[in-house]
Amino acid sequence: MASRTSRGRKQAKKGVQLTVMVVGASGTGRTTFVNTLVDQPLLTHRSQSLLTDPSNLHSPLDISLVRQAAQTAHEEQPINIKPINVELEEDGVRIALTIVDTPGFGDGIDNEYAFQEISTYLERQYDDILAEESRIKRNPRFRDNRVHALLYFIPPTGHALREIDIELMKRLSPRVNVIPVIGKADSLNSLELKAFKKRIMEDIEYYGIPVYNFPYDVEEDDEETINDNSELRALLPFAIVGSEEEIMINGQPVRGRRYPWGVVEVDNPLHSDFSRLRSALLISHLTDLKEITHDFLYENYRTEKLSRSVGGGDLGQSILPEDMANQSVRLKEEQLRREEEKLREVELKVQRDIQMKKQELMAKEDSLKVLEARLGEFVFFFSPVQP
Ligand SMILES: Nc1nc2c(ncn2[C@@H]2O[C@H](COP(=O)(O)OP(=O)(O)OP(=O)(O)O)[C@@H](O)[C@H]2O)c(=O)[nH]1
Ligand SMILES: [Mg+2]
Repeated sequence: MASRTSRGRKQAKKGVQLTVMVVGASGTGRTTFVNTLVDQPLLTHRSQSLLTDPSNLHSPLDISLVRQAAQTAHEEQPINIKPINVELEEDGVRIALTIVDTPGFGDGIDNEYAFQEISTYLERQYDDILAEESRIKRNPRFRDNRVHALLYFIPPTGHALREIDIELMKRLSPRVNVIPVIGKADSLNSLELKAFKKRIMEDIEYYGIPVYNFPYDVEEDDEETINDNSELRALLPFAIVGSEEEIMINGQPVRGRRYPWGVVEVDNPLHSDFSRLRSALLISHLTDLKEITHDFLYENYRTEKLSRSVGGGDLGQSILPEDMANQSVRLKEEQLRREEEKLREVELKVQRDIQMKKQELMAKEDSLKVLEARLGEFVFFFSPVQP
């Protein structure tokens, strides 16, 4: 049997599609990571659309846009999670990469909202495939949008995993390959980072969170694959440093973050795990992530879904009821499930409203800050000249 990595290389030559989702608390560096990964400003930062020049992160806020945002913040946003496509080329291999950014979450009130939004998105992609597979005539333009890897951004607290991180990773991992990463890892020194990584992996094990751990089979896989995979596994959770800035070092442009004591280089494996995660995602483990998504995660979802279904419905023709006696029980279960779904929708709407109100408040705060700054300039301009 060919090794996972060699299979990966073979398929990558033909050009491949990969979907990566980024999830995590607000401000953990998700947008910066994505832009660093694709080496272009693919995603905009949350507040960027309110700037006078969105392409220049240092330009001032546009007060009319801030006002407009504050006025419309309460309106319902129908789609919160939007995939964005980008074409990359890695060692001559074409990769059609889809990035799915998710809204950042913060305090307790957003937890269920965040989980529902993400989980609904993941399951919807499986449902689409399931419906497509059960069609008599396939749609030639059907797009498989299943998410192959979910990068879960852990904030660099240096302590243990937070409850929300444990809960989200645990609940999402039956649906997607969860890869834990520490965002903004340069916030910790190397000793703190080492201890933090160890603590996170202990928590992951203790809580039985089935994250993607670069699986290998000592019986089946070759030595190279076993070594590569165990090295990557030892790096978990990947320490991420992202940057959209290039700094000149010895006349060479280097992607990094500038500090009074020096520069943290994004692509330097001694400074961050960014480059190793990037090559695992886009080159060595791309096929493995896709295979696990299809053969294991989707297959489990499909089995769960079909065993939950009863006769009729859009998938009905392919499912035969096993036992008439169980029919009524299953109908009741189905009814309960629908009611639960309705309740969940109401709950989601409430959470969304709260989220909108929070955004509205934040936008108002931003506009206040701008007004305050203006007032400061005004006072300075008109202050009398001392004799
Ligand atoms: N020190 C450090 N700061 C970072 C890093 N990545 C991003 N930042 C900074 O952290 C802030 C938030 O970064 P974003 O990339 O916008 O974070 P996000 O998770 O997308 O945030 P939201 O979308 O607002 O939830 C910005 O000021 C970034 O410059 C990093 O690796 N290290
Ligand atoms: Mg962002």
